[in-house]
Amino acid sequence: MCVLAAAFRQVRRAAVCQHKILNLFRFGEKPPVKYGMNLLLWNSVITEEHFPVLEALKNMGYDGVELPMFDLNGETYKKIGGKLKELGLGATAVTVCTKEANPIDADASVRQAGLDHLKKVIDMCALAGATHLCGPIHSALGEFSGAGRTPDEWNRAKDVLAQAADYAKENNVTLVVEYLNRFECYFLNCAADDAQFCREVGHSNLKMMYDTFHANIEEKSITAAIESCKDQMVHVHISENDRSTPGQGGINWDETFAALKKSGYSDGYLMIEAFGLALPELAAATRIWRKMFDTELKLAEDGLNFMKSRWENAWQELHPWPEGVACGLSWRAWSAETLSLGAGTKGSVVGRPTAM
Ligand SMILES: [Mn+2]
Repeated sequence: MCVLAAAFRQVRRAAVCQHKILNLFRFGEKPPVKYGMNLLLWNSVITEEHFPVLEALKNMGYDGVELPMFDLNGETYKKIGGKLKELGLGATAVTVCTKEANPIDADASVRQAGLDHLKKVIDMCALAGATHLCGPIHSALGEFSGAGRTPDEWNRAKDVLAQAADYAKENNVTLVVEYLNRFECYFLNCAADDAQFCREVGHSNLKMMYDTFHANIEEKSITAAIESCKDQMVHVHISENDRSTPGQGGINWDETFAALKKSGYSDGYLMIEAFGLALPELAAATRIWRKMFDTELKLAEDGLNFMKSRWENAWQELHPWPEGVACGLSWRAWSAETLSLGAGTKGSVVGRPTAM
């Protein structure tokens, strides 16, 4: 019995050693995606009042936040930048264009106002330490001509955004063009067009993003949409079909995460974008008319857990363990208890571990 116990100990030691080596190998392969939370869930104007929210998000395990940039007060963004640095949180930003400052307008002075607006927001990004400025920065939000976009509008947007991208480059910011669904804008409504727009501008500091909420309304195929824009995509909004807690609604998350992973998306954020009733003005602008979650922080926590588990699963699907690895034993069998004498029956034969 004593000899048998010693033999088991030897096997266990070898197994644990192999487990550690295999883990190093697997962790080294993981794409460094980042998890973020858009602060529009709390307010459209973020101030020192929201520092406790930043701390709570950091403690939950978030890597960064998205700052709404509508009220362009440099002093405030400087303070927020300091706080984010102190907490070790990264940042991106989001803004919109208005009718008076519209990059596709026929009037050159209105386009110039659009460019001036984007430059001012880029200044705020620099103060807050935001690396990316996203949003429907191509045209005025909620303004419609009554028809689809024209070639002239396309060229005007390219011209304005190329100039904005030059300014963004000087400030170490990347502009991220977001397409929206047909009810919010008419200039860019699908991934393929957004990617084509960015390719035509052809600027290192002008890329695009994918938002699951808009894609759910507009795309015929999630997989095809993500495939069509993967060379230009640097940012993702994780947003449920009702703009509430990601993972609790109708978005096809299996297909979304599998396609994102397959596209090679990495080094960017999976940024939750959700809206609630916290601010009446913002609730009205985002068309939120009823309560759909308990608290903002609960949504953030549930959403983070959801994204993390889905990203891990999708990664494992693409990187299956080789058949017979770990001597045909299940992952659980590697734990000290199950490899100990008398507990070995837990180890079942499976192709690959089920949890990491
Ligand atoms: Mn979005």
